[in-house]
Amino acid sequence: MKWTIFLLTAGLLLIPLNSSRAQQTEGKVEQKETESTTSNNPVVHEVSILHVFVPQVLVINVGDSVRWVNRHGIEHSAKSLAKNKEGLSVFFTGQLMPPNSYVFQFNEPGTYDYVCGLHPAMTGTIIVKPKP
Ligand SMILES: [Cu+2]
Repeated sequence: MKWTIFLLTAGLLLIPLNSSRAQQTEGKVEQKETESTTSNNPVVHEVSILHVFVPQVLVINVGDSVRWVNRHGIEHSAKSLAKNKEGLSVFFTGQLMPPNSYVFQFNEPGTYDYVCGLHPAMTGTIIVKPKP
């Protein structure tokens, strides 16, 4: 009698396991086309702001833009360490609350290191390649 109950219970436990396995779907890998050297279309690259900048290092072509999007639960910013002629940061997103974003177009080649104004440990780099 005890064995019958045990087998029945085990059988009931197996049913949901099997059905959930059958429902597994194939994950599709999304491919993003970021090739910009062959066209003259302006390209906007995206940097997600989490507890870090993703990607931390981004290589773009001169004339491309970068959009910083705050996808974290708290306020962040991205502030260039390089200064312009006026002595101001080359770019500064301002304080961004999620899900706000900010776009900046890079018209000068160079390496632009930046930090979060609120969390100096958060760092990133935009490398702007000159025209080929
Ligand atoms: Cu921050």
